[in-house]
Amino acid sequence: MKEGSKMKKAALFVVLAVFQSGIFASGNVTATDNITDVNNSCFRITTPTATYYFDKVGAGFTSIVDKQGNDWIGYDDNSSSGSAGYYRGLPNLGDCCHPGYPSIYGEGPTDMTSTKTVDETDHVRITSIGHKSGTWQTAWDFYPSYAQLTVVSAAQAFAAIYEGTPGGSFQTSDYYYTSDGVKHMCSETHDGVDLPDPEWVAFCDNSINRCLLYVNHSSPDNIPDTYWGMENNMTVFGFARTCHGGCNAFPAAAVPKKFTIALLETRVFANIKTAAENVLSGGSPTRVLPAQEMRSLAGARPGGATGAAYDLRGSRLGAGAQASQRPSKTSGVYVEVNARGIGCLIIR
Ligand SMILES: [Ca+2]
Ligand SMILES: [Ca+2]
Ligand SMILES: [Ca+2]
Repeated sequence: MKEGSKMKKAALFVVLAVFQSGIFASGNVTATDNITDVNNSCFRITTPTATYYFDKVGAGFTSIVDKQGNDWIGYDDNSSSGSAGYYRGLPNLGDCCHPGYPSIYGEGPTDMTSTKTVDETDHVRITSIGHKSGTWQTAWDFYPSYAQLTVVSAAQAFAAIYEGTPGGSFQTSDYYYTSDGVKHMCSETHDGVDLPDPEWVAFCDNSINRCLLYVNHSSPDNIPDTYWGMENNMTVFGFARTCHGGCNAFPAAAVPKKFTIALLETRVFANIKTAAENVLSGGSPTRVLPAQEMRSLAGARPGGATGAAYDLRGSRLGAGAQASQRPSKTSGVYVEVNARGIGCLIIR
């Protein structure tokens, strides 16, 4: 067998493995303004893996709906619903960034103005700025397979929370993984226990082949984190929430801080771990692998230029050429380095 053929087979094997793991995703991201969800004016961000409803004044998600229509947040604007709806949301940083804010809590919660500041085929950014002086600012970047929060400025110490409904409703059979591979039941309580590094959790539902990944990009850290299930109605998980009842511990000055969420089409720990590691290395949880790994896979030379493409022998293809114009020697498989320096294996 010729060397090139072997390489192509190896590349195809990896791609097939990614496909078979169920975590492949690509496609468009679109944001529509002035969509009403649970009586809040929202941006609806549609992606191949999730549909997000983002409350523009609250600057938090009222709903995150998977491909089967399950809502992993389940916010309700009736204040009497408590843990059955009103308390739910993401990221619920503190007095900011909770669906429904400002609310019956009066002067505390910050109202935000949210605008679409990036609108590309596969990337939308929603920027939210607080009305109080010296206060909150966040940005959410949406891609086909994940969404990334940057806390740009904070008016007080904060935590990054997931108060919601794995798979569409909370069940005691729901569970979450931590990066050490331990499976924790959502019925358990872990008050003020620092997560193993790197810090990420993935909430899963036994009846659905899917998990919600939530990554803290600033780990390793030694800040206690907390999980408990509230009234068998919702998860109460918080990075840097140091106790059962609040206690937000990311210092206000410790910004920017990044967090990523993604609905992964898998419940296999090894696949979830790979997705989390891809996110932490600066890429997508799916489809895209770090440039160095891809170049190594493809035998391409290190230090490839942004926008360049390489065949599986490591030879650079015509710069800027469209896929349809790639030289036939690629045999339909090549590696491209995108603007973020990430190598993507392309199959024609
Ligand atoms: Ca569930
Ligand atoms: Ca830790
Ligand atoms: Ca921690």
